[in-house]
Amino acid sequence: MERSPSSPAFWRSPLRGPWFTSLLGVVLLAGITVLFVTGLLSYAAYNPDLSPVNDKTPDKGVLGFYLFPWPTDPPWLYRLTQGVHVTLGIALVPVLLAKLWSVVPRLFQLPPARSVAHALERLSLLLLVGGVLFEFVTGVLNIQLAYVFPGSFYPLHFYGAWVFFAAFAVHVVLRAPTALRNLRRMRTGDEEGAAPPVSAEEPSLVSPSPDEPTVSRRGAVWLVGGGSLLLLGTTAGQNFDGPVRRTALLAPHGGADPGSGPNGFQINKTAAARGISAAETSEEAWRLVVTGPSGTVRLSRAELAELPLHSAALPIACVEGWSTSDQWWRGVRLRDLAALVGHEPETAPDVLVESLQRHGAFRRAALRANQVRDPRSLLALDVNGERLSPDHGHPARIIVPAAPGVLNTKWVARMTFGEL
Ligand SMILES: Nc1nc2c(c(=O)[nH]1)N[C@H]1C(S)=C(S)[C@@H](COP(=O)(O)O)O[C@H]1N2
Ligand SMILES: [Mo]
Repeated sequence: MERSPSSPAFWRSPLRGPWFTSLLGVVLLAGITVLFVTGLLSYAAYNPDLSPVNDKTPDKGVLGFYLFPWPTDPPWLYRLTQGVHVTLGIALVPVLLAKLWSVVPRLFQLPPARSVAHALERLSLLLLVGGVLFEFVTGVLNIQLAYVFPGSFYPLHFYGAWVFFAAFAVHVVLRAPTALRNLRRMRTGDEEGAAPPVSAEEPSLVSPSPDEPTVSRRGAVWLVGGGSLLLLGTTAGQNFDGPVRRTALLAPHGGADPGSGPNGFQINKTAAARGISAAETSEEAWRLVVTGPSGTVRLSRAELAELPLHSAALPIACVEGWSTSDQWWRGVRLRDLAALVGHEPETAPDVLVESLQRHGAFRRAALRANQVRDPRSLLALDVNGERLSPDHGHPARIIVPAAPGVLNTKWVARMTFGEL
């Protein structure tokens, strides 16, 4: 029995080999590319460049090169991109773990570096493995609501993504041709046609002294794929209303039961959790303060309800990967509020929206001009024909088509047009 993990004979599983590793690698190549693209889109959707309001990352610098005004069409855009980002990320966990397991003997390879090129490749593997674990762990922690990070989730996950993806790109350039050739040449269990390792010095993944198999290669693929399907099936439901949402066993948010009726849809943070009292939202106490070039106006909820009211069917789609189907919101157009304080509705500028909330995240958010000008963007007073419930943001909340949930500020107290 070989004791040292640096010896190939230490690793006994008959499953390890180029075919298994190549198959998992190609699945990850496709999956992680989609995660990277939808992740960058999610960051753009968050309006981080309306700094420093939405984003506390001062030096995103060149990495922000691609940011663009997130569109308001189609209204389900963020529901789709973020639903895919989170659901796919979760479903890929078994594939990732199996892939890392399949190459773990390489981690112990001795000597650690045989040449400068070999040393560089191993260094990139450190960033690759460290990066992928960091991205998956921070992502899963964020959607499980465990904000345990020093600072904010966004810059960590964003910078981590770039470091990881750079190493991933190097890895793909070096390995993808071999992996694709292996898959083309080989059938399950037949390592004969395997392409030679990338470098002649590299030890094979096939154990020189394998144990008796307890599961076939095909069985192992079914196990990994079945694990992914199980995670998919217990996550995807969080993007749909009604009984389907109850299939989302892995989704958090067990705490706030939204109940039934017009306000009976997913709640993120309740009024109580955000310290919003009935006294400060009463008709007597609450005033909306709107500021623009012509000055400041103060409006009670009753006065707002006398302005032209419009309806729009829009979903809420959270960065955590859950979403609701369309709800019917009714309220005052954001561009009409801009017009109250001296802007033309068609050329209304960015707006800073601030909540009554005094502590915690998402007290305020900036919306871009294209979002303000969209006729479906509302300061909503009602939903599905009823007054907003306290938990959904009574007396008034923002709702913008295609925007991430975090921009839909609840319990709005103040809106400042321009001057961001
Ligand atoms: N003031 C305030 N507004 C807020 C939040 C918050 O915590 N405080 N949460 C935001 C987030 S992250 C989401 S996803 C939506 C959820 O809206 P809902 O609870 O009505 O479904 O509200 C947004 N508006
Ligand atoms: Mo959210």
